[in-house]
Amino acid sequence: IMSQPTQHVLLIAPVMDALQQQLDTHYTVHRLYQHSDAVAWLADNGAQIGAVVTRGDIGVTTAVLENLPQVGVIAIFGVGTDAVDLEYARRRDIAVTITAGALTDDVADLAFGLLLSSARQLCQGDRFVREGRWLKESSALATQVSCKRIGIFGMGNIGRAIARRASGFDMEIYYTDRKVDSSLPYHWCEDVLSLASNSDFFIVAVSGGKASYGIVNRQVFEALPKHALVINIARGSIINEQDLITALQNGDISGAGLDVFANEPNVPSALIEMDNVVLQPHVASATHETRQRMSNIVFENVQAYFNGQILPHRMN
Ligand code: 8YV
Repeated sequence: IMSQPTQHVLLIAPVMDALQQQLDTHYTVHRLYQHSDAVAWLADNGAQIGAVVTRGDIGVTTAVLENLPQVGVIAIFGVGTDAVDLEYARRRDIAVTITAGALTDDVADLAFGLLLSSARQLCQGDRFVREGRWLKESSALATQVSCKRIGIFGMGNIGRAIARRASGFDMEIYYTDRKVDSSLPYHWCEDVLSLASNSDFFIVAVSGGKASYGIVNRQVFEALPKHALVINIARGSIINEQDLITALQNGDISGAGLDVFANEPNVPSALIEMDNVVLQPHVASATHETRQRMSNIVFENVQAYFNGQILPHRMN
């Protein structure tokens, strides 16, 4: 008889199958999302949990953590920590690990994919061919990408990877962040409004959370040129979604490419109805290669925790 592993992992939301199997092989995994009465389950079983595994977009609530007196690590399958109360984790000395580095290139690639598909109207062109309209009409002209001004809001790892790609398109690169990085050969803007006024393409690449909540609002859309396209591969919470819809309806901006939304997976019907908006289901890190790397990192950190080793990807 095989003995039941005694180290307990709480999985808040589904992650890649291969990671779930790996966790199941080594630990007793409890899937919170499968318990219809999560509150009662936590009250009865929370005390045995040593590690929490969750996703960047889902995190873990403080109410759940309060029922996990022995938890020592929250391993995030992703880089965003906006859905975890880091201050609470610090007070309880709960380690938080993220998959930093693993997804940078993919997210920057998708930012460019959204930029190219919005500007060059790739989705409209696809619909035009499929609907047989090519046989009867001529297609619309699109917007040039190369040599334009790109404004990057958030110059972290992902913002920098977007800027490197923009260099290859001979773009003029503007950015804003908490502070200027004089080692970067790009134009610094002191705030998001001056960034907007210098952007043909405005890319949201800043972390989510309280500090960036709703920052991209009506004033920003009004500061953008009317031909501007807005791309968001970061968090839906950073853009005031109603202001975005109004800006698109009023023609304050000319289109958008969005991978993330305020209330995912719910996407406002106003956006779904617009032909000049490209929509993706939060997939910027969703390639086989990157998701495998992310899985490995999460597993390594859970393993290090239960083995009493230093966590290789601790961020707090
Ligand atoms: C997710 C993300 O974790 O890294 C992040 O912060 O948002 C994503 O990579 C993804 O939703 C995992 O399912």
